[in-house]
Amino acid sequence: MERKRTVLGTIIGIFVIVLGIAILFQNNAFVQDVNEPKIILKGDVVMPSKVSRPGCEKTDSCYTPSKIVIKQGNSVTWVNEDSAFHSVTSGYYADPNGLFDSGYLDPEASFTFVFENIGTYDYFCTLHPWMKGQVIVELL
Ligand SMILES: [Cu+2]
Repeated sequence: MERKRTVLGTIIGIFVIVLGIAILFQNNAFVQDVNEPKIILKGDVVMPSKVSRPGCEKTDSCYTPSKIVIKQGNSVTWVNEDSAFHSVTSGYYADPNGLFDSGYLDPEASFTFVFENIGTYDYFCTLHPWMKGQVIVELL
Protein backbone atom coordinates (compact mmCIF):
# COMPACT_ATOMS: atom_id res chain seq x y z
CA MET A 1 0.00 0.00 0.00
CA GLU A 2 2.77 2.39 1.07
CA ARG A 3 4.80 1.44 -2.01
CA LYS A 4 1.83 2.00 -4.32
CA ARG A 5 1.32 5.45 -2.87
CA THR A 6 4.99 6.35 -3.43
CA VAL A 7 4.83 5.20 -7.06
CA LEU A 8 1.66 7.20 -7.63
CA GLY A 9 3.28 10.25 -6.02
CA THR A 10 6.32 9.94 -8.27
CA ILE A 11 4.14 9.65 -11.39
CA ILE A 12 2.13 12.73 -10.40
CA GLY A 13 5.37 14.58 -9.60
CA ILE A 14 6.85 13.81 -13.02
CA PHE A 15 3.58 14.80 -14.69
CA VAL A 16 3.58 18.17 -12.92
CA ILE A 17 7.22 18.83 -13.91
CA VAL A 18 6.57 17.92 -17.56
CA LEU A 19 3.47 20.11 -17.59
CA GLY A 20 5.47 22.97 -16.08
CA ILE A 21 8.18 22.66 -18.74
CA ALA A 22 5.54 22.51 -21.49
CA ILE A 23 3.95 25.74 -20.19
CA LEU A 24 7.34 27.47 -20.02
CA PHE A 25 8.10 26.50 -23.60
CA GLN A 26 4.71 27.71 -24.75
CA ASN A 27 5.41 31.06 -23.12
CA ASN A 28 8.72 31.26 -24.98
CA ALA A 29 10.68 31.32 -21.77
CA PHE A 30 13.41 29.20 -23.36
CA VAL A 31 12.74 29.49 -27.05
CA GLN A 32 12.53 32.88 -28.68
CA ASP A 33 10.95 33.71 -31.99
CA VAL A 34 10.56 30.05 -32.99
CA ASN A 35 7.32 30.70 -34.80
CA GLU A 36 8.34 34.00 -36.32
CA PRO A 37 9.29 33.94 -39.98
CA LYS A 38 11.79 36.78 -39.39
CA ILE A 39 15.35 35.75 -40.12
CA ILE A 40 17.74 36.26 -37.26
CA LEU A 41 21.21 36.96 -38.55
CA LYS A 42 24.41 37.21 -36.58
CA GLY A 43 26.19 40.51 -36.42
CA ASP A 44 27.67 43.02 -34.03
CA VAL A 45 25.71 45.87 -35.55
CA VAL A 46 22.49 45.54 -37.53
CA MET A 47 20.65 47.77 -39.90
CA PRO A 48 17.09 47.15 -38.77
CA SER A 49 14.06 47.22 -41.03
CA LYS A 50 12.61 50.53 -42.22
CA VAL A 51 15.78 52.56 -41.63
CA SER A 52 15.69 53.56 -45.30
CA ARG A 53 13.15 56.15 -44.23
CA PRO A 54 14.03 58.99 -41.86
CA GLY A 55 13.05 58.51 -38.23
CA CYS A 56 15.60 56.06 -36.87
CA GLU A 57 18.00 58.94 -36.20
CA LYS A 58 15.62 60.20 -33.51
CA THR A 59 16.26 57.10 -31.45
CA ASP A 60 19.82 56.72 -32.70
CA SER A 61 18.96 53.27 -34.04
CA CYS A 62 19.69 53.45 -37.79
CA TYR A 63 22.63 51.22 -37.00
CA THR A 64 21.93 49.22 -33.85
CA PRO A 65 23.84 49.77 -31.67
CA SER A 66 24.92 53.08 -33.20
CA LYS A 67 28.02 53.10 -31.03
CA ILE A 68 30.12 50.00 -30.47
CA VAL A 69 33.29 49.70 -28.42
CA ILE A 70 35.83 47.02 -29.34
CA LYS A 71 39.44 46.17 -28.55
CA GLN A 72 42.23 46.91 -30.99
CA GLY A 73 42.70 44.20 -33.63
CA ASN A 74 39.10 42.99 -33.41
CA SER A 75 36.48 43.17 -36.10
CA VAL A 76 32.97 44.48 -36.38
CA THR A 77 30.38 42.73 -38.53
CA TRP A 78 27.39 44.66 -39.80
CA VAL A 79 24.29 42.86 -41.03
CA ASN A 80 21.61 44.38 -43.19
CA GLU A 81 18.31 43.19 -41.75
CA ASP A 82 16.34 45.68 -43.79
CA SER A 83 14.69 44.99 -47.14
CA ALA A 84 16.52 47.93 -48.73
CA PHE A 85 20.15 48.45 -49.72
CA HIS A 86 22.49 50.12 -47.25
CA SER A 87 26.19 50.75 -46.94
CA VAL A 88 28.73 50.96 -44.15
CA THR A 89 31.11 53.69 -45.24
CA SER A 90 33.78 55.35 -43.12
CA GLY A 91 33.64 59.10 -42.64
CA TYR A 92 30.66 61.40 -42.90
CA TYR A 93 27.90 61.69 -45.46
CA ALA A 94 29.26 63.08 -48.74
CA ASP A 95 32.69 63.03 -47.12
CA PRO A 96 33.95 59.43 -46.97
CA ASN A 97 37.52 59.03 -45.71
CA GLY A 98 38.31 55.85 -47.62
CA LEU A 99 39.18 53.60 -44.68
CA PHE A 100 36.34 51.17 -45.34
CA ASP A 101 33.32 50.92 -47.57
CA SER A 102 30.98 47.96 -47.84
CA GLY A 103 29.41 49.16 -51.06
CA TYR A 104 25.69 48.51 -51.39
CA LEU A 105 24.73 45.72 -49.05
CA ASP A 106 21.84 43.53 -50.17
CA PRO A 107 19.19 42.55 -47.65
CA GLU A 108 20.67 39.88 -45.36
CA ALA A 109 24.19 40.67 -46.55
CA SER A 110 26.96 41.44 -44.11
CA PHE A 111 30.22 43.35 -44.01
CA THR A 112 33.18 42.84 -41.68
CA PHE A 113 36.09 45.17 -41.03
CA VAL A 114 39.10 44.63 -38.75
CA PHE A 115 40.19 47.67 -36.74
CA GLU A 116 43.95 47.58 -36.29
CA ASN A 117 44.35 50.99 -34.68
CA ILE A 118 42.77 52.64 -31.69
CA GLY A 119 40.52 55.61 -32.27
CA THR A 120 36.99 56.74 -32.95
CA TYR A 121 35.62 55.82 -36.36
CA ASP A 122 32.54 57.51 -37.72
CA TYR A 123 30.65 55.87 -40.52
CA PHE A 124 27.46 56.39 -42.49
CA CYS A 125 25.24 55.05 -45.26
CA THR A 126 25.84 56.51 -48.71
CA LEU A 127 22.14 56.11 -49.56
CA HIS A 128 20.54 57.54 -46.43
CA PRO A 129 22.13 60.69 -44.94
CA TRP A 130 20.42 60.17 -41.56
CA MET A 131 22.14 56.84 -40.97
CA LYS A 132 25.20 57.32 -38.79
CA GLY A 133 27.26 55.13 -36.52
CA GLN A 134 30.49 55.01 -34.63
CA VAL A 135 33.11 52.39 -33.77
CA ILE A 136 35.36 53.11 -30.80
CA VAL A 137 38.54 51.05 -30.76
CA GLU A 138 40.33 50.78 -27.44
CA LEU A 139 43.80 49.68 -26.50
CA LEU A 140 44.09 45.90 -26.16
CU1 LIG B 1 21.02 53.15 -45.73
